[in-house]
Amino acid sequence: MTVPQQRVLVTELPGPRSRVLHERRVGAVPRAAGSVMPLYVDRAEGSILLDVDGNQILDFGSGIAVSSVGHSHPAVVAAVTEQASKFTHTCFGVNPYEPYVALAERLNELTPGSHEKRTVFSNSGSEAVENAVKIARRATGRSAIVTFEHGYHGRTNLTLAMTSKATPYKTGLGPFAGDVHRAPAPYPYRWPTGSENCLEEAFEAFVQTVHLHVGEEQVAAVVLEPVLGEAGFIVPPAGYLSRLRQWCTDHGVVFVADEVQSGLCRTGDWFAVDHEGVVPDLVVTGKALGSGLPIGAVTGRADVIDAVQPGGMGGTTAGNPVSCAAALATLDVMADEDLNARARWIGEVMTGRLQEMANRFDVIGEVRGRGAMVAVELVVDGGDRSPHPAMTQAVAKACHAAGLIAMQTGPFRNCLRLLPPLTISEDLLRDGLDVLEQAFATAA
Ligand code: PLZ
Repeated sequence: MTVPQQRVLVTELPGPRSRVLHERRVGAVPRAAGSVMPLYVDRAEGSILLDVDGNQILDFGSGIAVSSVGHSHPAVVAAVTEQASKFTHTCFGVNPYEPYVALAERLNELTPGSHEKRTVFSNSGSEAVENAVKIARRATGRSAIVTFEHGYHGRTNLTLAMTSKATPYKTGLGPFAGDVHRAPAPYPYRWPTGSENCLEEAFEAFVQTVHLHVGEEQVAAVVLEPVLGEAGFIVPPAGYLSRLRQWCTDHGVVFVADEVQSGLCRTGDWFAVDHEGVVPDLVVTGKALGSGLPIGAVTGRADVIDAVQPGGMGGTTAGNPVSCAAALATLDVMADEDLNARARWIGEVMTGRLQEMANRFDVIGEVRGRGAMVAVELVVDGGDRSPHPAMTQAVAKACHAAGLIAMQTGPFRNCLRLLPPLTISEDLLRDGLDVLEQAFATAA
């Protein structure tokens, strides 16, 4: 059976079957584990989710930047099926297998820089960030980690310490791991002095934060998302990443790019750091890598990663063979279908339409992003920049009612982020943007 590539609603949303499932869920699953839309999915293909009531929902979220090659891409399904029929587990730490090695070779090849590299796998992006921190601490013999305001790095105890936003992620769930520090976010739209090009001031704020509160010689790693994802696709000012890179080199600090959300074609390049030609010491990937099969990775300088002693990293199912097979097929599709070019085209179409909407609707304060990682930030009418989370929620809800997945995000919950599969057709892309425009018209 195939899922027709069209947005079609046959019931009100959520439909009766989703509502029954939701009742069961409320009795069985903690309220902490929420969902953006309580539509229970039966199948998914390309850019469309088919729910249990037969509604065809258009996906502008890709399960948070995961389904970049489209849902159930035949090449990924075939690779997963074949690997699952051979074996699903040995534990790489007990008996190794080729897909792990082949995938490490691929990522060593794809990531920036021609130096010798190694890749280690984990089950998730959070775990991969943890591995990057372990590596940096072992390699430098230092312990301090510098992250950024509004950054997101995961939900484990250490990565929650590195994640900025208290509610909902952290409230009441601490204490968190120590020696994690936060520099001001290079956030042009909200830079406190109002200077739109905040490069100099933001970089100076980083330098001063480290100098005054941490001490350069204490720092093991600087960890940054080259486009800040959960923060609503904040793009640091041009030149910021290169300056950070140079600062890390000057001070013997490991520069870690958390590309879990921004990496692997999403921004129109293999990695978001490629836009500035920046070569991190360690690159963290996850999400789109496995097309939904759980996997995270740290790739980087062999001398840095090999500082960790044998047995110092692992995990029972880390880099399991089915996830590795999915990832190898995913990377093939990304290259074969030139998804970097697709991402750039999607970005142009979306940004163009959203700019038009910004002229029409005063609540749109900024349209920003890179490639197919596009967000709009909503502000209170009249051009002051105070965040408008209620309006953001109203627009998102109007999209949901029309069968379009649109996600609300940002430190003030006043951003809508658009992350369609990179294989989306032109018709569906334009259909989703029409729905969004209608949602603004209804809500604003
Ligand atoms: N680093 C940059 O975006 C995951 C979180 C969804 P995991 N972001 C989505 C949620 O509500 O839990 C993310 C990220 C960046 C790390 C992570 C963590 O990756 O695979 O969710 O552990």
